[in-house]
Amino acid sequence: MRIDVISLFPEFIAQCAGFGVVGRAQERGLLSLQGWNPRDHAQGGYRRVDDRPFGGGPGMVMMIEPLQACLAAARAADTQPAAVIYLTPQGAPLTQKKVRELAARPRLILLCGRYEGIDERLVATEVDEEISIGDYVLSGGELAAAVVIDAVARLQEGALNDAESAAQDSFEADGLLDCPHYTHPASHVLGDVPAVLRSGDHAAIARWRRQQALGRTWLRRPDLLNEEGLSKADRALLQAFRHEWEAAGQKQG
Ligand code: 9WO
Repeated sequence: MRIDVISLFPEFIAQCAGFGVVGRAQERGLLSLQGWNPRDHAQGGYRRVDDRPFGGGPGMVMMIEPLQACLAAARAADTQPAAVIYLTPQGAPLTQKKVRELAARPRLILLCGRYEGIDERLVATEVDEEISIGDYVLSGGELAAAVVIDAVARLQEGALNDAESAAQDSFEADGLLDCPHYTHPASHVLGDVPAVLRSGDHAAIARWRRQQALGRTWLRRPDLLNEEGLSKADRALLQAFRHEWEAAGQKQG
């Protein structure tokens, strides 16, 4: 998949995407990233990309012309058509479902704003989708673009190793939060590893992990839990978790 990023700080994106799974996806040729700087398409000695807002008020707005020329250059770098996605708090919330949809496309163009945002006429004309990664304001769209890149890169065929892939599949399958993880030492002043994980009873371990995933989702993100959609076995595990939690005085989880 090819991703072009329009940003006043394109090297910031390259840095973010250089390590770990995303860096490996690039090395393996599964992901091709290119940054484009609107300043390279700005006119005059000052290479201005921003101007004062009509109507007054604080801050600056990104001008149409440099962005439009930059977008045209990015578009022309490949023959495959691409949707232009603007990263903004006004966008539709990013979900794993949306990530899967984006990851299946051959090409994306991510548009990162700075200052108070982009002239609305450019948004209306050139932008196909607006996406938000959460309800907070950043200094620009770059970190949000890096989030989109990371999430779609790991879904490219061959990007994950077997263990990472299995973990991803289980998350995708049921949409529950993850269970707790432990490693050596088994005994430590911070506490002991739950006995079941050291029992060697693989069925009991799988049950415990499933119960923890259900219980934590219930405690922390009830909005993700569709109790009617759970199997009888899952409902029983969750019921037992609730009873234990109430008996323990609501201290764990
Ligand atoms: C700045 C600002 C200052 C005073 C009052 C209101 C204000 N809104 C903004 C603003 O939204 N600035 C944006 C900065 C302009 C577009 C790029 N920026 C941005 C993108 N900040 N946060 C995001 C973002 C993108 C995706 N998901 C979450 C946040």
